[in-house]
Amino acid sequence: MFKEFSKDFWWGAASSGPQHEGGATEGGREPSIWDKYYEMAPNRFFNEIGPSECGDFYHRFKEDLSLLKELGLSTYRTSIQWSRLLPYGATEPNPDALRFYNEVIDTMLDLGITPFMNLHHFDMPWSFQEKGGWENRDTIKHYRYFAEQCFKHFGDRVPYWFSFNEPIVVPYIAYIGDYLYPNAMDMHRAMNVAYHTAIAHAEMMDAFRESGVKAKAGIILNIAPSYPRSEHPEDLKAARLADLFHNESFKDPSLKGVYSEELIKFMQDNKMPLPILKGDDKIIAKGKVDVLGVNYYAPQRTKAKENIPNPKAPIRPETFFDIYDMPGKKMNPYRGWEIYPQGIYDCLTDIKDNYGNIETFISENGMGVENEERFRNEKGYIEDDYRIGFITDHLNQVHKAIDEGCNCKGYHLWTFVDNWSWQNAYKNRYGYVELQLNNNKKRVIKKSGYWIKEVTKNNGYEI
Ligand code: BGP
Repeated sequence: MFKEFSKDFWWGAASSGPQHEGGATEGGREPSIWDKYYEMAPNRFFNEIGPSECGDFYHRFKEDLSLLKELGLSTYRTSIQWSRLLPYGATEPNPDALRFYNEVIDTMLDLGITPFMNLHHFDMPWSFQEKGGWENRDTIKHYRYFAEQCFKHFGDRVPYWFSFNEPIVVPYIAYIGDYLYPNAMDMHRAMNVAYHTAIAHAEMMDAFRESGVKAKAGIILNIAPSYPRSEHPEDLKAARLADLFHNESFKDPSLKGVYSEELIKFMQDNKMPLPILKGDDKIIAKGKVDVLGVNYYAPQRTKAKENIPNPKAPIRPETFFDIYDMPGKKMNPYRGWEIYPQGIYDCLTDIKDNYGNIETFISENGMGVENEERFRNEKGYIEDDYRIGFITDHLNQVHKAIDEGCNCKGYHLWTFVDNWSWQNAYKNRYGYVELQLNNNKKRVIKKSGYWIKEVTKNNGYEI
């Protein structure tokens, strides 16, 4: 049976400035939180490979984009690094950054690739992080200024803009989990950061509308559908809370233009009031997006708490519910994430049924696998059949959702060329194209790359 997609389906891929650009110290770029965190704690990064060891898109973007074209992909998302465009709080854009991003955008357009530009991918410039980052409300106005500069200089050529990639991640990894500076272990600070980020998103949308740029703008959320262990009321409550913290904290402001009253009350009741100022509701109302990017990797499974938490330990979401390790779940053992293709369908159906069926697309989905070299064939390329299977299983669900009326316009794999994965550095590889780190960063198309070339040519695949 042939699974056909619409003629204008966005076959694409996603990446980000901090993970693929490189040129970290070139062209006047300022260090971001990641560069500084690597300086502080190199041992936390796999094989001690830091953010400057990227795929060098900064110098090799023409090669990458031509390859993208060769595989028939017609859309590509990357990000403009704030630390490059306005280093050290500059008010005048850095000329080298203007040159670089202009060249990237123009090259895409010349090749017939539609640019999707994101403005923040966990990469706070260090000079703002030192002043408190998203904990400091002042950061929001600087971020808005950065967004304004992006619209002014590139707005005439970029049809899709995004305020943030996965804005709930920084609160989780830096303020609840011990993965990024300032390693706060403090849920109150985390949710303050999330709240300020929601305001920053709305400011970006407002700046976008004021700029008059003829394009669409939105946000990219990592939606992890929340499934309870059972229908037991306490399990249901656990799943509800996970959904509230992880998903609704950003779905509500960006899709409904409101901040969740339930979340506000929960934080208040638990003596962690959010830093709400008078008039914030009017700002948040401006945050309703034109388009939503859905990053989907894995669901969250939750259950009622088994034990009473240590009352003196730091408060975390898991103070209120437990993660449920469901027997028999299919796993990606390298990344430790569950593989559950139906979750992508559930995400899209939820947007259709509960959020006005806004225009959406799968902005990230993918499978990180360690030591892919073992699958290299005699022709010299990696036979990543597991990735082809993973993508097909998810695309089948996307297809079903579209058949049932979901307004989903495309599918972007994470990622195109293997890129630097934060603390995991190059441990797990995600791309259609291999990056040979020890061979002058040579790009070699994997079997999945040849496969997607056929898919894009035929607008579908046989199952
Ligand atoms: C998403 C991020 C990406 C990317 C991907 C894979 O959450 O938006 O930046 O890294 O996950 O995750 P990881 O690199 O941690 O394996």
